[in-house]
Amino acid sequence: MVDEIRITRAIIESYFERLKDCLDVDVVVVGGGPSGLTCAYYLSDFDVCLIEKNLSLGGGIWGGGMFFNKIVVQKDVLSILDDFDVSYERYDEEHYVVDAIELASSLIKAVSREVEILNGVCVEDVVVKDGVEGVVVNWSASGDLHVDPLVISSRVVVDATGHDAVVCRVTAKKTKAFKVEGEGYMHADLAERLVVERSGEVYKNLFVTGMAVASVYGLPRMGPIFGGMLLSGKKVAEIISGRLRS
Ligand code: 48H
Repeated sequence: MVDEIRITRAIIESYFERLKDCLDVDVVVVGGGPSGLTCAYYLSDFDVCLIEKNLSLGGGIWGGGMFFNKIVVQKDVLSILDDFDVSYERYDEEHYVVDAIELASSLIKAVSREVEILNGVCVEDVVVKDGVEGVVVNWSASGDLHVDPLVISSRVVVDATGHDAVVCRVTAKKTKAFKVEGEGYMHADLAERLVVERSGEVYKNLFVTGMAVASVYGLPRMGPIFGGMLLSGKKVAEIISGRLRS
C-alpha cells in the first residue's frame, strides 16, 4: 500500500540529511554549467556542494550554438572528455564535435554521484571575514517574497556562474577590493587561451572559472567552443586541491 505521509517523510528526511551535510564544506561551487561541473568533479575527494539556481544543471551546454545541439572542442581536452566517458567526432586536425545532450548529461551524471548538489537554490551574497568564508543562499522560487536567506560555510568558493559572474560581482561591489570589467567582443582563439590563463583566485578564497573569468577580467568571448570551459574548471580544481591539501 502506498502511503502519502511515508512518501513525504522519505523526501524530507533524505533531503534535510543531505542539506545538513552541505552546511560546512571544503568547497562551494556556484553554477552547474560546464566549468562548474568539471571543477566539482575533479574536487570530489573533498566535501563539495554545488549550488545551481535552475532546476536542471548543464548551463549553456544544452543549446549548443544557436540551438543546434552540437558543440566544438579542441584536441587538448579529449582526455577530459574521456574521464567523463563522452564520445566525440574528429572534424579536422584541431577541432572535434561533441553532442551537447551527451556532454551535459554525462557531466551531470558523473558529478551527481560524487558531489552534493542543491538545485533550485540561488546564491545571492557571500560571507566575508578573512576573505570569503561562505555563501548566502535562498530558494530560487522565493521570487519577490521578502524571505531572509540562510548561509553555507566553506573554505573556498568557486564562481562558475557564467556571463553574469554573480559571486564575483557581489564580492567586488561589497568589498571594493577588485572590479568586474564585463566581457569583451568575440575573438575565440584569444578568449580560449586567456580564460584558462586567468582562471584562479580573484579574491582571498574566491576562485573564478569559465565564462565568469572573461566577465571579471574584460576578456573576449569565444562562442560555442567549450574546451576553455572544461580546461578552466579542471585548472581551478587543481589549484584548490593544492591549497586544501597544504
Ligand atoms: C546559483 C547560478 C547563479 C546563482 C547563475 O552559463 P554557464 O554554462 O557557465 P560556464 O562558464 O560554465 O559556461 C559558459 C558557456 O555555457 C557559455 O555560455 C559560453 C562558452 N559562451 C561563450 C559566448 O561567447 O557566449 O553556467 C552557469 C550556471 C547556470 O546553470 C546558471 O543557472 C548558474 O550558473 N547560476 N547558480 N546561484 N546566483 N547564477
